[in-house]
Amino acid sequence: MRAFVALVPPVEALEDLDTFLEVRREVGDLRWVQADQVHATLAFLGDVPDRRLDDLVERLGRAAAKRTAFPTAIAGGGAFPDAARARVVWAGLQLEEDGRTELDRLATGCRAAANRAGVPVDGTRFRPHLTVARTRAPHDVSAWVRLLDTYRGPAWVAEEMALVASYLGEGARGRPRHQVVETFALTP
Ligand code: 2AM
Repeated sequence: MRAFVALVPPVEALEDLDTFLEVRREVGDLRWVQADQVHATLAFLGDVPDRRLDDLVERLGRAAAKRTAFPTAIAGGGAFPDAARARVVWAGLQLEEDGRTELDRLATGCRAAANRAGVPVDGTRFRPHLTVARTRAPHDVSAWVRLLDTYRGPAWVAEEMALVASYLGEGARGRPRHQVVETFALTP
């Protein structure tokens, strides 16, 4: 199973962002992520062998329970590697200081949990983001980033994270199809 761990915003937050971006989608040559697949990855796991799954699920559950739920909202945006030569356009998460700490520790906890369960995770720095579009080639997306900077979605409380399976090429137009396998509650 190809999988990742993510923070999945509630439907209302995803729909609000989708509505904000919808009228503007006609322009440009970006590949937009379907609204119901937008998420903030906490740890990309790659292929998880079946025999590791039970241990992984148990450890992720414990990692989530160690963190406290925090208020947030989808807000602002950016691009990787940068707006002038972007491959990825993303929306950000608005966080209070405590929320930022909880989110960072949650991501660190997920990675540690996966590593201990025998699912190696790369140690690249965690940069919270929700990918909304990808480019076919490096592309100047400054205008999109400026636009996303004006966005602030409805507030919600991040109270759980999800283990998501990604089935390559099974979604619309050959994109990956995502399916939540398990959710793990943060401490209220
Ligand atoms: P992205 O949003 O920045 O593209 C499923 O592919 C999720 O895992 C995506 O959200 C993707 O992040 C993230 N991810 C992180 N590292 C990845 C990798 N090496 N290959 C594919 N996806 C990766």
